[in-house]
Amino acid sequence: INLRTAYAFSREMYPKLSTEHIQYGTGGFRGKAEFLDSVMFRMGVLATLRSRFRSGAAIGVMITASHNPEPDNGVKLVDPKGEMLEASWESIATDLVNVSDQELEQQVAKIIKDNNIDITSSSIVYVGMDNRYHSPRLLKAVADGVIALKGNVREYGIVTTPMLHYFVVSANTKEAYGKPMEEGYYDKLITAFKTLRNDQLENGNYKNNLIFDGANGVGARKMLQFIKRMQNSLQVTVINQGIGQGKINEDCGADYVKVQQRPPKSMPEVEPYTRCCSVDGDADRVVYFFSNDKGEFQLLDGDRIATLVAGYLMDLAKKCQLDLRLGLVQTAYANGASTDYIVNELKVPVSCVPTGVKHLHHKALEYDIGVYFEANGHGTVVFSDHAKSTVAEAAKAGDKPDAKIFLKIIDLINETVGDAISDMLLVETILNHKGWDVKDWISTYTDLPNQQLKIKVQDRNVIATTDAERVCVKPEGLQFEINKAVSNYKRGRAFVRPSGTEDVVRVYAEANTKEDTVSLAHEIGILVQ
Ligand code: NG1
Ligand code: ZN
Repeated sequence: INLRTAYAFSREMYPKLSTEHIQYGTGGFRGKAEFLDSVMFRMGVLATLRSRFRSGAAIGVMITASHNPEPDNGVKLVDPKGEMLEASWESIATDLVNVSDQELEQQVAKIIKDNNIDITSSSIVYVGMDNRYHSPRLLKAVADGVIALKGNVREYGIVTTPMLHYFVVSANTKEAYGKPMEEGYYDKLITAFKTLRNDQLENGNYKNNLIFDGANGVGARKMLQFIKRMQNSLQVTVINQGIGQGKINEDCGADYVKVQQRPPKSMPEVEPYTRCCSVDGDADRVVYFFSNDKGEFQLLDGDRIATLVAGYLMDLAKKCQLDLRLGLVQTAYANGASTDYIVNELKVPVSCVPTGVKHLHHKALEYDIGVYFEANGHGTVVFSDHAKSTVAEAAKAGDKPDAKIFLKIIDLINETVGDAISDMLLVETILNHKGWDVKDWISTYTDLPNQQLKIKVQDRNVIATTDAERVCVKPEGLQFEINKAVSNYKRGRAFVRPSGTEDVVRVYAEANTKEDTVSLAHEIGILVQ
């Protein structure tokens, strides 16, 4: 194909405006929206190449900056099975967005040659976006990139990140997984959820109502769609719907609630112990919270969801007499108390991996039932083929009602990626089955006080870590200083790492008391500066 005209067009329409090197990180490419047009065009090009490389399978492109502030945007690619882009292509992506406009054509030719891609073969790219005001403009850039390579593009408009993952998998899966359409997604989750409710809307301490903080993002819009279709099997009040003055993730949403450890600013007056949850801007994370009768804020984060889900699945497997290996995967951000609870109470193997879902997902695949969650509420459960067929067989046998429940639980879970709405429906199902309210849930263990700081430095990449980011190897001597600081605090633990999505170094600290935690975080922050 003669691509000359396409490139001339792109140079004119989507010139590269910044020479700053950017890297495909934990959340794809992120940055200020005004510098992303050329990145988007090039990702449209790359997605088409990737689709051709994968024999015409659908590849997803999601335009979002997730939990980051409104002026930011970003882009990530979704591979055929709904998983994150393969690691070797991350560096191909990084190289492609960093070349100059003049080198672009040559760089594309290199990718085609290196990967032996037939550029006349078929391709399809699925594109979705969050509701930031610059997302439609950036979506057009992606579509133009696809068209420049004479590829096919299907635009889904405003969807959550997990919805786009779902569309990609269902398009590429031959067995009945679901339809690659918005209705197909609602259908799959709501059918499973309703069956699991089995008309028992309340049970024991469990009440059928919940407040849902939509972070002024996509999650709010889609939750409203769920409500229309769920017919009261769950009573949800959506706050931060993204209408009026509210900005995406501003003073609300999962990241705000988790990091600030307080309810969204716009939180209405509610009864103590009212169950509330917050999702982030693209609805792939969820955390729960409530206020107790003293008016104190209480958080139920990703670690809490992971332990709830793991405990429940273990019980189900036991009741069905199925011998399945269950494991839990966390990152260094997991609260130390949750890890102790998993080891000592649940007695389940637990591993720690670097930040970023792809690492967690990968590790979780080692188990029959792999439960993984980041403390910030991003996570899901993956089941091995063996687990799925064993459960399906048991369900067929007829004398095991729990196996039927188990099968529906698998249906309710979006295995491809953390999905705030699917995770929320799963938590609601488990609490309902257990007859638990938030008080019962939080009494399983007591979180250690913890704090996160963001430190601005000249070059965040002078910090290098090892051992799942828990040990700092560069700059030399820093880990020694961290150890010294930590040793002065009872149950103290702290680590530092460069963020993959923001230009900051993150500090995490936990200790026995709130005061100690604040002081430890502060000490570490000074060491980093
Ligand atoms: P970075 O910026 O690399 O810390 C953040 C989250 C990750 C993940 C990515 C992708 C924390 C501490 N980090 O990564 O867990 O969700 O964003 O969005 O929450
Ligand atoms: Zn997100």
